[in-house]
Amino acid sequence: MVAVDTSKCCDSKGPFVRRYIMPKKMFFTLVFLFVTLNECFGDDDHEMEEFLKREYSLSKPYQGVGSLGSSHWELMGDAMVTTDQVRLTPDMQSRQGAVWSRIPCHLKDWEMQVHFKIHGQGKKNLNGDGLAVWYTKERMQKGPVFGNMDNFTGLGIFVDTYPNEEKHIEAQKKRYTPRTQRIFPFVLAMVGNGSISYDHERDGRPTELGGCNAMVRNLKHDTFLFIRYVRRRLTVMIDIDGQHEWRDCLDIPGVRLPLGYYFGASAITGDLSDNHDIISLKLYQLTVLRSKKEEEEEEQEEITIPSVDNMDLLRLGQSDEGMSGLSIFFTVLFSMLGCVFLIIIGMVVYSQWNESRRKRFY
Ligand SMILES: *[C@@H]1O[C@H](CO)[C@@H](O)[C@H](O)[C@H]1NC(C)=O
Ligand SMILES: *[C@@H]1O[C@H](CO)[C@@H](O)[C@H](O)[C@H]1NC(C)=O
Ligand SMILES: [Ca+2]
Repeated sequence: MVAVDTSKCCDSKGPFVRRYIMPKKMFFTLVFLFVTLNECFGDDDHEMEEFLKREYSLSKPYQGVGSLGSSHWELMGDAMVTTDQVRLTPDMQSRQGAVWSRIPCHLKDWEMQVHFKIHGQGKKNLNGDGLAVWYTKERMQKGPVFGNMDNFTGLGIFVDTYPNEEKHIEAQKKRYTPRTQRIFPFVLAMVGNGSISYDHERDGRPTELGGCNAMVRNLKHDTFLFIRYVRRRLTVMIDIDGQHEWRDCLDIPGVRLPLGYYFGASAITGDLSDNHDIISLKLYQLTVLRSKKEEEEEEQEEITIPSVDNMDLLRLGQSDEGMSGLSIFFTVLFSMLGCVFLIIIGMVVYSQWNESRRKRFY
């Protein structure tokens, strides 16, 4: 929590409060909040229509998936197709598998609905490592990031089922402070530009855009992940309670992703394992009305390298202290109240000073 710093406000040269110097961090929080609010209210007047795009979707009966050339989707590693799912990894140690679209996607605005299932014999925290959904330049690469290459270029949404960082700190017999603790499985988003490494030991925290916890293992009902990319805004929601309700996970404006990347899903197991199943990937094209100005802007600056605007603000927002949305809200609220209070005091002091000055002169 940022305290209102009163020591800086009162200039010793005069009683009048000349200016209120905001702590830098709070300033960024405020800016971030305003930008976010702006974006929220700006969005609602844009109508949307959606169309299922079969060429980018994967669903039962998975016709031709895995056979040469006859499908839009290609399997890799230990991935296997059955009648009910595409199993990226079985519940066995040291496996990795993936399924990748063969066709680059040139849609500007889209929505991916992922129907998945993670289940296995292991008890909680004796399972791993999770699965990922991708929109990347590269495809069909093996690697350590949930079965995909490191330093990938594009978007990754991870369902991380094993708390590496927590276990690492526990192993060093350091006390694990609650503020850094996170409940796993954890859903997390990351944008890579080809030279950003995923920190597996820290569960990707240094590069995360945001995330949420999601108890998705060994559930009887269906579990879904929803990834929407509209007008450079990335929204992730989850439906894991069997109530057919989407729950917000993350929502970030200013995410710049190039066109022509590939969709995919991958998973990996290590010493610990799980079945990581994809039941379907449904890709919807969204048609979004844009103003002329927006269209011109987008045409002028074609995106070639993925990036995220205000990445440092995002990092400040979730900072080391792990400020939640609520605490940011209260910080801002109390800071504003503090400002108003100081201004009022300043005005009172100023008017009294003015009056005494007048008395002196007349
Ligand atoms: C990728 O992002 C990192 C960190 O933001 C930056 O230092 C680097 O220059 C970027 N690389 C490219 C190719 O844009
Ligand atoms: C990923 O990028 C980092 C920083 O650019 C580099 O140090 C590392 O070797 C790269 N890793 C791979 C597997 O290319
Ligand atoms: Ca992990």
